[in-house]
Amino acid sequence: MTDLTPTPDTIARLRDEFGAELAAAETDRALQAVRDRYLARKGGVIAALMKAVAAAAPEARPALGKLTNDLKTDIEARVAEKRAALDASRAPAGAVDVTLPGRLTPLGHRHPLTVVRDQMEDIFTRMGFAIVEGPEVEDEWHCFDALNMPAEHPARDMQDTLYLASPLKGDGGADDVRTLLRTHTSSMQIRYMQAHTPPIRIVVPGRVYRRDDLDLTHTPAFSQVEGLVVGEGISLADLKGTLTAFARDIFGPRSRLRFRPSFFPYTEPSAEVDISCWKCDGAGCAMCKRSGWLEILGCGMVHPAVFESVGYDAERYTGFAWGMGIERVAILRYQVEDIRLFYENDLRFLEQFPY
Ligand code: 2NL
Repeated sequence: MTDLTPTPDTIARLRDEFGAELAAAETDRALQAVRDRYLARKGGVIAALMKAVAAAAPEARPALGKLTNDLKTDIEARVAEKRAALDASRAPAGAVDVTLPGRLTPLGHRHPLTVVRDQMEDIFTRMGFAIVEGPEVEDEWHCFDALNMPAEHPARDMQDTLYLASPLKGDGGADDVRTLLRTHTSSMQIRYMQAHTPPIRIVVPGRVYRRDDLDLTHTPAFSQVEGLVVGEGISLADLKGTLTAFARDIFGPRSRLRFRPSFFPYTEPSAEVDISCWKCDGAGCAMCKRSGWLEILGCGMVHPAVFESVGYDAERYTGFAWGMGIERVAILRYQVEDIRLFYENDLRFLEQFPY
């Protein structure tokens, strides 16, 4: 408790104490607290001092009363002065506070399917492949006939393929030139072979269409990357080496490949390729359904009938080709549960992928 014995010394000491407290008050709130401590009508230091002066010896009262009044006036003036100084140090309304951290502008994202496609294109470009794109609306010859899929082939069925009305005639008659939405990008490889002579090393990415209903694993439009190598002396070893290098690049250097015999009309022999599960390294986990393997693509040595349809000498040239779904690779890479997520444009999903 401050000693308030009314003497000139006490008043001088109170002035010093007030001065120190005022100097330390750097906010409106702290200043208000100092003011209240000295000037409050009830319980304030000045009020208490005045009471003590009133009780002092009558001959000392006038001088002490004047000193006390002077102190009070001085405190009021210095509080007002400090309040004005604090007000002046505050930035005016609407001023720019240059000390605030900057605001981040949200960056756009590549779509996860674009991320995967770009990465595939990058890997094959480094291996010396050219990236080629072609039309989505095709004719039956480039999509089927040239690929050793004759008229009766089940894949040509209306059930599987989306046909368009013919731009030439369009009455649906037997002699109609039918157009369709390509079911694979192989039709562009046919066009490329017609326009170029071997050696050929191309990768053809793009959208393809099937007559499918939407569910967890199917969409009527999806994206594919196909590849084609043609030259003299191209062998199954080249196919295995190329696809193994690709798989190790995209799924990690520990990846092993498993080639299972399969069938495609446009390749012989044909294989489906499994990659050792990148999550459990082949031990078996939920990702690979306990098998240790993930199916990623189909491939094979180009069927001689395909070379004949584009006018290549099938005795001289051999080649290999493969096809894979971009969605499938993205699903395996990012563990996406439902293929439809890629097409719903929900930012909560899309923002989870790398730029
Ligand atoms: C799959 C895998 C494949 C091809 C595509 C191809 C293209 C030409 C010639 C020969 Cl021009 N083959 N592409 C080959 C094997 C597999 O796709 O799972 N398809 C259903």
